[in-house]
Amino acid sequence: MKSTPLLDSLSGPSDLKALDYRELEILAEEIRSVIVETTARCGGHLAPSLGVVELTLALHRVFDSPRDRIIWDVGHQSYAHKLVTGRRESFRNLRCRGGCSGFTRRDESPHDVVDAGHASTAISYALGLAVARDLNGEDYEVVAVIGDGALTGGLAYEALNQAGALKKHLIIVLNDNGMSISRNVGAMSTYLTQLRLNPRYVRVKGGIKELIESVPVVGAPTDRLIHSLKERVKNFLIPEFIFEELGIKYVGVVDGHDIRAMEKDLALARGVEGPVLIHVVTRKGRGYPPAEREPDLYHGVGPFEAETGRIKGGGGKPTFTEVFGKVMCDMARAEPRLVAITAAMKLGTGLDDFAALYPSRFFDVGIAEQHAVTLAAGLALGGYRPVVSIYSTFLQRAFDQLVQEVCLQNLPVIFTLDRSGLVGEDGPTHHGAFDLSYLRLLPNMTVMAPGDQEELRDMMWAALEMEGPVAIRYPRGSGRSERVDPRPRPLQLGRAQVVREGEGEVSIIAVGRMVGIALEASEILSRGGVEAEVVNARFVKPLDEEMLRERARKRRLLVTLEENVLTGGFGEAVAALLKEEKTDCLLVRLGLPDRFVEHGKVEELFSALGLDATSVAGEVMCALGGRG
Ligand SMILES: Cc1ncc(C[n+]2csc(CCOP(=O)(O)OP(=O)(O)O)c2C)c(N)n1
Repeated sequence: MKSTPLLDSLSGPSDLKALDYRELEILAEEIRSVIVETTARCGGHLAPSLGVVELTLALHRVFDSPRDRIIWDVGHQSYAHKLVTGRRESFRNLRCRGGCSGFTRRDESPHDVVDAGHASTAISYALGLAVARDLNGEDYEVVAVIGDGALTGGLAYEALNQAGALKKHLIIVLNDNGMSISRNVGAMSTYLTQLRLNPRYVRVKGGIKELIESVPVVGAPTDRLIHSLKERVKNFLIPEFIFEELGIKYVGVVDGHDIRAMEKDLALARGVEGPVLIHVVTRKGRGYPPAEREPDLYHGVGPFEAETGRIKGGGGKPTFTEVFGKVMCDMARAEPRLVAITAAMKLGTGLDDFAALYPSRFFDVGIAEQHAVTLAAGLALGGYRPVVSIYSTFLQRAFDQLVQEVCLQNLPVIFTLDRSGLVGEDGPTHHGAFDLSYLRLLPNMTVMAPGDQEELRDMMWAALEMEGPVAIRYPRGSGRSERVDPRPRPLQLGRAQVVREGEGEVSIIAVGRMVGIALEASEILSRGGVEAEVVNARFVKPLDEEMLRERARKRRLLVTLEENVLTGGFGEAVAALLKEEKTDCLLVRLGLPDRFVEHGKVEELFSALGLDATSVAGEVMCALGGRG
């Protein structure tokens, strides 16, 4: 571990203002070494955070946080911000239970303006704060830092649309590195690349006169600023800037690794009336060669060897994501109408092979989950069989599209929800805690959860045969299957599967990954003399009513076990069904609580929430009257 004397000497961001540029360079190096060392141990968003070290220092020197509000979109790039805002100690346990969050969190520091995690929100938040500030007659600055990837999200455009019209003073820093997680996509990205790469393009557009006139004396003397602006104007060529046309002043392009240059433009932006956007160009992964070479691989990364960049782990059982990716390729060979849609998560969802093999049938829509779902509906109307693969937490964005555009019209769209249930270190913004609830309530929707990776394969092939919308939800990582043969087994619609025979009193009916936990719990119970039956529910909608009714008649205790909030989940569906039955059978529902679950290792979280095998066995014994 390298020593970091300058970083250690900081008591807060205001100390940065006393440093000279040479010291800032050294500090940037120290920050990078801490980020690399910590993410190598704990995993995390390495490449995004390395890219904005100088930008972070410039922002904290020009602005006065927490009085001025700096809002980091997604918040995954906020590691340097955390380090200079008093979190040097808790950063050592980044993303560990009880340690620093991997995103900005209001309860962590007054310098964190929002609880971030989902993309494209910063400009809306900033505009809201700017409006509130003006209504209150206050005078702090509001700065939204948003990546070019996050700028593919519709919410960002909704905010720009209103910002340009309201004319509230607000600063948008566009952190453009050409990358979302993978290479950025879309027409806006192409436009930004033109601005970035073509030297004939400008720094400040047409309304230069008004801009100069609106600049009061801030930072450097105004005449020097005007001079430099005029110099830059010589390069003026582009007749129209999209942002200017929307009523948002555009300043750019500025080198995001040149603190001095950024400070000038940020100071300039402070004095501009109305909204202003500064186009900052950064290099993702800057300063760590493996991350510079493969910024997508090191975007969010598990533990790795700091010296070489070698990523640890892997090579064990196939992950659900890998199985999904392979089965998609198999299904594409068999079904020419199959198309795949991702919302900026090609690698994360396992669609990279599919994209390479079937480029014309693969669509990365950017961080645009709503559009992804409606695009799929359109493709389905046009006779195609779209598979929309979106993490459980991000599909929340597209709830209305699920309702109106897909379910209402009963269109055959397959949704695959990766990262369902607890995801671990990314914490509450990323846990897939709600999907069973928000999917189950939709008419026409079939909802499945595989008990292992082989069953994911079976469910995918079965979904292809179904007529209406289907959702398959599965967790991060691998499951019980050691390997997965490509040939699917038949799957009967709406039928659960007994995975362990019992002897009479208890059935544990588990959903998805919880089947494994239920089996472990049954072993513990067996040692205590209770032979519980374990059932893999497979379907959350439609329920296997026949099986449930029969169990309710035969058993003393039914336990439902799911990795979803209890509210609106599988257990509630079972409870509603059993209400209709005349039965004395006791129902115990186990699942995620009615609160946001913190970050930490999944196993630790399961134990803390009473969802590990020992706790489940304990619940069963307790419900049976404390036997054993
Ligand atoms: C709604 C939503 N969808 C997907 C993601 C996953 N995600 C996290 S960061 C990211 C890419 C962001 O790219 P950009 O804004 O350019 O930031 P960079 O990482 O390049 O600095 C994506 C797709 C997310 N956080 N939120």
